Amino acid sequence: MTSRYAFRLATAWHPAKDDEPLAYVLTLTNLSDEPIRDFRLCVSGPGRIDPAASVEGATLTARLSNHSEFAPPVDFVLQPKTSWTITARGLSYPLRHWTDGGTTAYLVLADGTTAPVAITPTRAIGDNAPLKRGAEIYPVPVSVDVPLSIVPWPQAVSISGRRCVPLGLALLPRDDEAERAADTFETLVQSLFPVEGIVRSQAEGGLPVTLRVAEGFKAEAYAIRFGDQTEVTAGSRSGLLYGLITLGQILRGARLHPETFVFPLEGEIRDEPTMRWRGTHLDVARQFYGSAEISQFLNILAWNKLNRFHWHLSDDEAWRVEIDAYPELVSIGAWRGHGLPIPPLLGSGPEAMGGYYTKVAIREIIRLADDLGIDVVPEIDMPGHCYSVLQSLPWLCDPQETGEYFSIQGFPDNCLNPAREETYQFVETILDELLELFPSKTIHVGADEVPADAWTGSPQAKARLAQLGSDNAAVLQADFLKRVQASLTKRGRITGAWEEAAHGGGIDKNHCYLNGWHTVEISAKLATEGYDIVVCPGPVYYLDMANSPDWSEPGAGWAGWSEPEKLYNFDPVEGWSTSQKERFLGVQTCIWSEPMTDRAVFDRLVFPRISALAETGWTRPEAKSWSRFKALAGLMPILYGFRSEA
Ligand code: TNX
Repeated sequence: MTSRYAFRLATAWHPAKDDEPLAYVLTLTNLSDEPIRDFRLCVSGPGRIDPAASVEGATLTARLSNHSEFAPPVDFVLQPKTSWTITARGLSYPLRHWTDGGTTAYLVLADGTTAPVAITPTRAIGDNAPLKRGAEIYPVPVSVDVPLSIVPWPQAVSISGRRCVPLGLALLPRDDEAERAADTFETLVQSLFPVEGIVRSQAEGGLPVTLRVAEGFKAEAYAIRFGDQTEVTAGSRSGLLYGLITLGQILRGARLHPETFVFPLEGEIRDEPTMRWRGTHLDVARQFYGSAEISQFLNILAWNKLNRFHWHLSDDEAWRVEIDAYPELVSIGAWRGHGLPIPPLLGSGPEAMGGYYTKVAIREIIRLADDLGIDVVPEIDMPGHCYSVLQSLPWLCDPQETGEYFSIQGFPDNCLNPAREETYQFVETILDELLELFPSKTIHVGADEVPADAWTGSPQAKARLAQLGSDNAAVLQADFLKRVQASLTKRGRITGAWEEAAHGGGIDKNHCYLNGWHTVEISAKLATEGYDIVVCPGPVYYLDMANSPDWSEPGAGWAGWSEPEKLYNFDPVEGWSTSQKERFLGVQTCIWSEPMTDRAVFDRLVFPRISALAETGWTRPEAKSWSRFKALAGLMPILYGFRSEA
């Protein structure tokens, strides 16, 4: 019935000028031959029409976070081939990049059905630069200082000569661990570089490479000897795998760019990481990434010798992990759509969109991660960022609660209530199932961004706070987190949390680590207080931040922007004392996915910055070199294969 309609929405950002306030302008055009009346326009995208905004040309009839529904003026008819314009002014957050604006739109018609609306990327007035998508791939130069293609750069390289580049590697494992590393490597290169034939038999031209466990290596360390025989040795399976990855990288560089790189004739590489936590976080709540994407992403992490995958499995916008005790968490919480408890957000349209990981899928991912030497740290974000949970299981709310509070992202009443026993039963049950699935020593419980006025309308919460002798929500949050942590500690796990877990009195420092996400100064202060710290400051390591301040770059801008060179050269422990450094576990990037409504945008934001982080985590600071990294980064794999046109 709706197919006779055709609509397009164009959105434009007008920054404030001396004589004119900012304006976000939405123009809906009726491309069909039919007039339309009695309809509403729904738009979603990272930028939102927040309460500070005033709207001209329409009435804002519903809003949830970045989902907005507009009604035209009474009796308005949108005639064929004409447009209707809505202007929003006074937004508290300026739009900074083309992905900030609306990314999906649809109409709700008088009979309640929906009609699709084509939407074009938001333009900034006066900016005609081509909008960028796709990974930034640096060309491989003809001449480099050391003609070896390895990222991250190893600790000690002493090689000489060049040999005729072998067609591939014929792996000759000498023990069980070596056998497993060889199998993993073969699957890895087949997944990442399927047509390159990196592992092949000697008959097919493979260079024999012996592989064995040996004494005298630290965890993850390895050595490669070149000469009459090529040999990889390490103390562990993951060390052997890293040695093979280095060898695979050398081979690829020499084969794909023989004018620049060599396969050495003789010599040795001895290598080990400088940091034990070399990670990345991925937010699968704002956008869903299927199991196959996660697996390939893990392959890419391993190729960068990254060893932690912080899997952000729940947030306001969705819950992504199957929990037998609460099927509603995925039947309701994993989906967004028109008329559903969670509306379309961040680029999802009127049809139900979403997904979740079954336990079977998670077990497979864990197995792959284990092969690749990657520890998977699951995160269930609590007590804040729980809108999807509370939509799925509304009985978790205090029935007497009145009033409304909002999260920074505009979600109402999105926190678990720390004063209710039902909350702890829920958390315990979730942890029971989670711990059975995830063997990692560390389990992350979020703890970020609880609004200061959370729970003020809950009599139960107020009573508990009074018992604690405070009126500060942070104290109640700390009370909650300590109890959750105690449960994890009892089960032999370490609690991970964002830095806010240190607020309101904090949690037990002996059994936790914190992600320092604001600044390194805050991380340093928390280290002084005795917390183990993984450094991931938003202004540098948040890969949702755009690559430059330009409108044409996709991404967010609230924490600034981080070009690959800035990220590469960033010192995560600058100014830290020796005792503070003892608390430093390592680094990670965070891939928040709000702006990544398009996989080409993911590629642009994540690559090559994730490899730059990998080199910070692995290579000694004095051995880092941006020009060397830049020459090599183009050889590193990207996830979807979108390369920038530029
Ligand atoms: C802050 S960092 C958040 C996330 C957002 C991110 C966007 C943190 C612990 N919370 O909920 O996705 O900013 O950059």
